[in-house]
Amino acid sequence: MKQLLIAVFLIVVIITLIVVAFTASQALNEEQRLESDLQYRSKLLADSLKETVEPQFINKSQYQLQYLVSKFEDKERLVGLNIYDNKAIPVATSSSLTSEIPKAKQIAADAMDQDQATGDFINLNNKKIYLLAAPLHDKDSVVGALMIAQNAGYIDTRIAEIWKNNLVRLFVQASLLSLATLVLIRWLIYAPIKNLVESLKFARSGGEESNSKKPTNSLFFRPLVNEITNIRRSLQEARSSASEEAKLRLEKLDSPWTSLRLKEFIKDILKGRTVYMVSNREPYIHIKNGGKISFYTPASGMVTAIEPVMQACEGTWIAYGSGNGDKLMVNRKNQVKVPPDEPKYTLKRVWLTEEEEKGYYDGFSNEGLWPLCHIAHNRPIFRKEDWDQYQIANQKFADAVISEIKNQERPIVLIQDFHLALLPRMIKAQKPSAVIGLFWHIPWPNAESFSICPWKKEILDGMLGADLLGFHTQLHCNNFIETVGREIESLIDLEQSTISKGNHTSYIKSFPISIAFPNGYHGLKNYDYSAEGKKLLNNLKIRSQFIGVGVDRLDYTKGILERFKAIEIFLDKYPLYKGKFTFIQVAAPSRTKVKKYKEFAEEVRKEAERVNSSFKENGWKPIVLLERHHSHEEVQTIYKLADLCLVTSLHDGMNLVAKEYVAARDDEKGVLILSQYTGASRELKDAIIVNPYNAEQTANAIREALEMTPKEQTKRIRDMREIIKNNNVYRWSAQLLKTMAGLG
Ligand code: ADQ
Repeated sequence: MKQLLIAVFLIVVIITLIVVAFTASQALNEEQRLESDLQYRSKLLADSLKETVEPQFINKSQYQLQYLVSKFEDKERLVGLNIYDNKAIPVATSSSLTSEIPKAKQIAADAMDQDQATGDFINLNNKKIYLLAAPLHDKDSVVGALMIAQNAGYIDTRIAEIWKNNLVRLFVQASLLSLATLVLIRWLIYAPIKNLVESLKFARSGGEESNSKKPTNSLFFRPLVNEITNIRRSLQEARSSASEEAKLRLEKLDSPWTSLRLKEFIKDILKGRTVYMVSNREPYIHIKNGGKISFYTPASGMVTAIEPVMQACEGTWIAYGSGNGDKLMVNRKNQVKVPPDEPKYTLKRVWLTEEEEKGYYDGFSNEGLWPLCHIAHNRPIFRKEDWDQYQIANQKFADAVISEIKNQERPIVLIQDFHLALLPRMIKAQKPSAVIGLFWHIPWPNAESFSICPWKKEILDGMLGADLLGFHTQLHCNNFIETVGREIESLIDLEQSTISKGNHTSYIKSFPISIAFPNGYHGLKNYDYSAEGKKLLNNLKIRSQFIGVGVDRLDYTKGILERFKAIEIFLDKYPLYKGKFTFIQVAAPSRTKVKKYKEFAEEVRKEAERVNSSFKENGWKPIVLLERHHSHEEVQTIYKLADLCLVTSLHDGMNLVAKEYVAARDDEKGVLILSQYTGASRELKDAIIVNPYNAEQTANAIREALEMTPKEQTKRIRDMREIIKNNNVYRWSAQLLKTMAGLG
């Protein structure tokens, strides 16, 4: 619309310029024509009057002369006459010309000097007047001058009329033309193009041909429409043959899972049942800044994993709307289609009050359950008021889910993470036919550790409302089963890995989560990672030969301080690397309202500063801390330029950064140093596995990584990439959904 208005504005400006130029030229011509006509007529009049005036002048008949000038004043356009003697002193003057007339004497004198009629236009009392002086002769000598004053005001009136008429015409023309342009562009160009874009988008998103809009029948675009129809048809054909191929591959579990294969698989096993994903964190957060709304994807392992799955299965994702622009983007049902650039599924937002967010999210989830489940030596804080808000918020999510699934026969509801532990029971109570899964993204501690939670029984009971409970590792499953055995009256079948409570059975199973590789790792077209990497190092003034990287939320479980300590020991022990090794720590601010996290961020800053100040020399420092959220492309750029990646979590469910680093290295270079306390260490055995509490060991691992031969690096990275390719997030969700579909 903006472009349309600009186009109309430009057209109006061009027309205005043309009309103004044309009018100016027309006015000038008309002015010249009228002036020369007046000059000519004045000359004729002067010549004829001279014959009458000359004899009287020679006879010096003052009375006759005065009579003559009085006779000719105010006649039509003639204002009056003046007669001058040879010294240009008036001898007789019309009463209308008695006042001092500018230039009159000069014009009379010029006419006498040159012995020919001379004239000029002057302004008299705001009136345009033409003065023409003709010499009077006695025989051959010039004895005086006769001056005629003609009213020339009608010339200005005529010019003004021309301008007025043309400007009115311009206004009418511009209005009609703008209207015509708007109508033409809107209906002849914009509407058909919009229709074509929509039909292409529809084809690209894989919509059924029969459901697509009829392409425009605009005559103007017919050749283009024909071409696009052909492209759509080819796309449809390619898609159905790919889909056929994917179907054929469904049973061949050795071929890698892709988004398309998952889509086919879901169609095949769910047979039209919709998938409802539920999580605290939303995949797209809309931010209002000034008058502008933008969006970003938060730094979250859960979002990294689930987002590509939702893109493939096109269901509904229910999550807390945490952005200050979120409410502006939803419809009346609090839904918005995402990804915003290319909508594929529905995001339904749940709203929480400040009090709920504080108690449920900051308090019970992040200060209670998070440290409880991570053995990272941080004491959990359990407050009754936080627990109350946790229950209220869980009920809100449950209500939102119920409003979506109430008319569905056997909906599949997949709940994510520890924020929503009570949800399975709440949903099951209202909708028993729903098949409910809960995936726990963080570790499950041993029964002893979990037992300190004051509401352990309620939490376990809430979770056991699910038909399937998923964890990253078998160890976490075992810990959970043991915890339930200790805390709740139930029937445990270790062989089947089930827990029955009342007449409901929950399956406990491990599903090691992963990333969207290879599908999600093509990178942006036209994005030159190598050039961007060089630019980034340049901007950061990093000139070191070796680069290490760490990418984490600023969370005390990620072992960032332990990592910095290891770097300090490494440089002390191997001083040859001073000035040659820089470690880039990409740290996304996280849970910033929680006191522990604020303190931790401060500690990280201070520790980086401390290590830097003891080593820095000649503009080099060992640690560069980039404390902000980075885009997917920025994170990829840093992965690709780093010789090693340090993942030193003190305890981590899986840790996707480890997998992302390996996936990003399509050059088959780089070394992953991985904490033994991550779920990922069970799969990525070709990483250098370390105990993050043992800084000496991590320091040695850094050296080993930097001195590893390229051949060895390639071998390890290649093997790990193969593992991630075969165990990607599409496979993870296929297995999870297949298990759920088999449960009801
Ligand atoms: P997280 O604790 O969030 O996940 P992780 O699995 O490493 O941890 O995922 C972090 C994600 O955030 C990655 O995709 C990473 O690229 C991104 N990220 C980190 N820092 C960033 C930054 N500065 N800018 C932009 N993006 C950044 C939880 C559990 C994990 C589990 C996942 C998935 O704690 O153990 O692996 O869920 O189940």
